[in-house]
Amino acid sequence: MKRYLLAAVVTLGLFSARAMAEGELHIYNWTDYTAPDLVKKFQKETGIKVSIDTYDSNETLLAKLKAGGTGYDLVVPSQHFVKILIHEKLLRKVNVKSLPNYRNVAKRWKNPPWDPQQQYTVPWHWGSTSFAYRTSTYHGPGKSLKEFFEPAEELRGRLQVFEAPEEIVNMANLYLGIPFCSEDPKQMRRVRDLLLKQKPYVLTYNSESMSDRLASGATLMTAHWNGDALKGRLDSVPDQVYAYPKEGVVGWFDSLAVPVGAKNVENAKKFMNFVMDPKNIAIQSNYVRYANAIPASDPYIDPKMRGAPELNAPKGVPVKFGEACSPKAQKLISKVCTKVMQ
Ligand code: SPD
Repeated sequence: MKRYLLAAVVTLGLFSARAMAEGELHIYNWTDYTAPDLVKKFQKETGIKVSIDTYDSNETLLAKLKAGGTGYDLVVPSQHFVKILIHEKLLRKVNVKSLPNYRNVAKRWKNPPWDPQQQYTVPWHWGSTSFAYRTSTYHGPGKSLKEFFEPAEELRGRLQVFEAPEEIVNMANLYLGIPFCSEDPKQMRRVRDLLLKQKPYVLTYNSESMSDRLASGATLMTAHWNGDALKGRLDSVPDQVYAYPKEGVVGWFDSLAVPVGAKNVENAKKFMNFVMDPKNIAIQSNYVRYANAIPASDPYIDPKMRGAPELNAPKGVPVKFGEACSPKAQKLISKVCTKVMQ
């Protein structure tokens, strides 16, 4: 008995020493964008203790990293913000190509324009931004951004709009036919006027809980990301439709990256490698309902996601990827949004 007890004490001691030796990993990710089962599996396999903080926009991430001293080891910027973060010297090179599972990344997503040597980023998910509504309360047709920016009587006061400046300005640009990242004050005044005209009909500017508000009936239409919309439809809002307006949807690609100043770089690289494993990224995709960049994960993907309209833009609807704006254009975007959201 004594011997068993001693053995248990020794084993426990060894285990906790190992857990401590393996250390920690601090992830800063978008809200509801990390599968709990993925984290559990990673912790179990590596002994590394993971913590997760969340944000709601690329701008929030940028501001946080600029302020410094975050203690984060991994962050998840969208493609155009990867460029900005690299330019601002806020990301650390990690030699992604040396990670064994890098070979699993689809050819089309290797060496992407925002990280052409693949020195900084590992793919997470990609998708689009548009708006969604419930067919039981609004009959659509959901074919134009006009329905979102100049809502019908029954939608007024029941609209949710993202709080993230570039997200909402990009959607307005698509509707008005103005190029992303415009530096023309006249064009940006048109964007401002459109958003001010929409404002009285907006219940909340918020980039979280879109499907929850639709489900409760607080909102009838909302800005949405396609995977979150699919998750909402499958979990709680069966009559939710993700719209594909003729003016187009905004495309994005989110990646894992290591910020400068990270303390647990080796653990961050272990996680980067872990999520390029087909079974692991399938656990992640099946939770968040977004597409990933690892084709060998297909057999493990929940059949409910296959052919889902939210993940398959119809032919003829343009998908326009967000761009890294110049400081001048960024200033105009932030001026417009400060005015609209004050
Ligand atoms: N639940 C958060 C999902 C975030 C999806 N990516 C957003 C990219 C915006 N450009």
